[in-house]
Amino acid sequence: PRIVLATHNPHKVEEFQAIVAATRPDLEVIGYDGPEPVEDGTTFAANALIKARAAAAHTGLPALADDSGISVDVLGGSPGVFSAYWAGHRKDAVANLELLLDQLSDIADPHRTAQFVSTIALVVPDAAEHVVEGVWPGRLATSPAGAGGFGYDPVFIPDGQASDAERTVGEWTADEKNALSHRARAFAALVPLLEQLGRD
Ligand code: ITT
Repeated sequence: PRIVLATHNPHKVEEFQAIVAATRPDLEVIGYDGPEPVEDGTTFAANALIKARAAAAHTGLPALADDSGISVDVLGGSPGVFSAYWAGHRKDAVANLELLLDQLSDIADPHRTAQFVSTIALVVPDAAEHVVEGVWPGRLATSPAGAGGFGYDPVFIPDGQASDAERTVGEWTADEKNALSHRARAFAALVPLLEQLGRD
């Protein structure tokens, strides 16, 4: 089956293609270059549905959209849905993560906990809508490290690493990230729901 991925973020496209290839290689994920709807929801779920509905309506195909971000506990869950624009109107990943590190400059471990969240909406035209979520717990580094991934990856240290060998996601390989990330976890929750599209 064919499915449209409603994102304009090339990093998300790359990650979804790898994640889908690992579990549902028969799914043909196609890009979306149609109109971008206004993302004015106040939750990840609302924004994911806005994007998936727009792509499903425009193409007539089943559509997936990811709305995601980083939620920092000591900031009450911010940046959250504002992650892409945290430092201002332009999507500037370096400015965003520098601002976040500044905001946490007085905060020491164990109070630097955060999680990446990925919320995926699946909209099947004239049939069904679903929303699933994946959460990846960790904490913020005190300075960026690594050039891999995108967005806040250079400042996010996932839980579960040996304490003498901790790395930020920016220092992980793409394969390591795609096996454990919030996006992979959300996609795992979506897999049973994809059965309704059939297999070929
Ligand atoms: P689309 O809306 O076109 O999908 P976008 O990048 O604007 O692309 P979002 O509105 O969902 O998507 O914003 C997500 C932001 O959250 C993203 O720009 C990063 O700053 C951050 N983010 C999400 N997933 C991330 C990841 O895997 N690694 C690092 N940062 C991430």
